[in-house]
Amino acid sequence: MVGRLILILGDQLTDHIAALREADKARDVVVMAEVRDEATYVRHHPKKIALIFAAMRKFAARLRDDGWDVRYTEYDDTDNAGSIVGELLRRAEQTGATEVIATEPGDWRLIEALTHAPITVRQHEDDRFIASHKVFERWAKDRKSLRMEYFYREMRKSTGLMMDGDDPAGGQWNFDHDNRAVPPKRIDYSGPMRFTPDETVEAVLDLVEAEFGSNFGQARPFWFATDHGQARQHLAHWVKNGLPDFGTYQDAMLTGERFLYHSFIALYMNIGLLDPREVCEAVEQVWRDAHAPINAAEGFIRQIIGWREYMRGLYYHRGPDYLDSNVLKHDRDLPDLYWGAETKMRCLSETVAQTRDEAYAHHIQRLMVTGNFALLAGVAPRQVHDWYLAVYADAFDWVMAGNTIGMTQFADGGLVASKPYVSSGNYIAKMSDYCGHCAYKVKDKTGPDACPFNLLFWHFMDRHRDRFQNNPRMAQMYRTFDRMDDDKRETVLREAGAFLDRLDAGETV
Ligand code: DLZ
Ligand code: SF4
Repeated sequence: MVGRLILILGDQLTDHIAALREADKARDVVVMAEVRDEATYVRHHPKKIALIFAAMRKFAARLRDDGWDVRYTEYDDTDNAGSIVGELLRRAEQTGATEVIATEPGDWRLIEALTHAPITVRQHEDDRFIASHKVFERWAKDRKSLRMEYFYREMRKSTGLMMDGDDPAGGQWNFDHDNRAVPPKRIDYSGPMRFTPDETVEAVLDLVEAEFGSNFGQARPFWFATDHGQARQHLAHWVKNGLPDFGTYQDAMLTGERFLYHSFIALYMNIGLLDPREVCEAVEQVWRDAHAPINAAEGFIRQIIGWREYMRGLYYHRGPDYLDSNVLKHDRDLPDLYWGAETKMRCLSETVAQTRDEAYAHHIQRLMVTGNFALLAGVAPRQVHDWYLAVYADAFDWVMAGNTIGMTQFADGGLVASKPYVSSGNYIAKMSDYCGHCAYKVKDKTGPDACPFNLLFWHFMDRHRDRFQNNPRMAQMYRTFDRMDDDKRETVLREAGAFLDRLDAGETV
């Protein structure tokens, strides 16, 4: 009897992935393919492409060792069809298969391509996530706003993570008030574990340099984990050395310190090299063994079973149109400085430079520097989304949509965030050392050296007054704005407008 095709995508590199569980090793054929469509739907960072291709090749080898018949297409194979559906059809013709078993992709674009493919494709839910679609739908039903905090509590109860019986461990659900410390003087963690590229990785790096050399960023130097064993070593290293101070300095930003105490784990979890439950259990254990404080363990676990699961639930709940949300009607093009063009704003030049070098920035840099600036400047949310999707090694549509469209750009009108994440330069000055090295002065509210975040903050408040002035969390800001004397208010708005004109004209700002 002719077997079926088992599709494994580049972010589905997990032994117990749903499609493989459905498969019959004796007669089914696993299909994996490095294809142009996936590598170019945005201009991915070369390190991201290298991570995925290298991890795919190693996963394919692992499956073969385990007795699977794997048909693997490399990017430069001459008969590569260039798309996932194209490759499925080619393999169907070769094998005579008439049916494909897949695990639901994390991107509506691909879900739709598989749904409309001229071959039967059965898409099974991706149950590497903790909350199924059904669980999320039940929770979201009839709620006007979908606040993460309440979802998170449900997840704590259902997983039993950081629970003592029916109560949250430590007597509270959330220890964030201990997590906002200003940057420390010195970081005593050497950062993520680094791996020397082996032969497989080197071959992929050569390919990526040849094919994607003009994308933003560079493939080499490359030290990411590319298989399950390495990813686990990385996890063990971080829970021991990084986790204890992770919570306290979670929001801090320091020049030259690109990783601080952050876990650098999303990229491995999101392609299937680490399991979210395994990661959370490891973190809880370190806390129970008294090697990390509760604010670190709880804060981290909230990111995984709270935010990560919530973002994924929301993506499927809202459907493909969510990406086109733009309630603030922002339409400015993404400034070139996001792609490395010179800028005098130190916070942005630091964040973009490390993004270019590492395909990584931590969440406060993403939220309060690049996200905040784009929102203040009124950049089209879809362009912001596509930028995040391209430049971060951990970025896939299911996780970025809620973070960019919802969280950083408020384009969904407040489904995810109860108020827009906008701030003047003060917040960046408090949480980083960037301002001390900047051409602008964070203390200047107007004038030639005024920090652009200070100007644009009021410009944003002014242009969206109708929407936000009755929001209780913004009322104080509007009172401050209205107490400014008229001259000062006019000067701020005029200078902000002039700044945006210079930005649009392509001047270095
Ligand atoms: C991101 C990515 C890239 C760059 N290349 C491939 C590829 O060549 N083959 C593949 O199967 N998957 C790739 N991926 C991951 C997919 O884009 C990802 O599965 C979808 O976006 C759904 O999350
Ligand atoms: Fe950024 Fe303003 Fe600080 Fe410069 S002064 S680093 S632009 S916040």
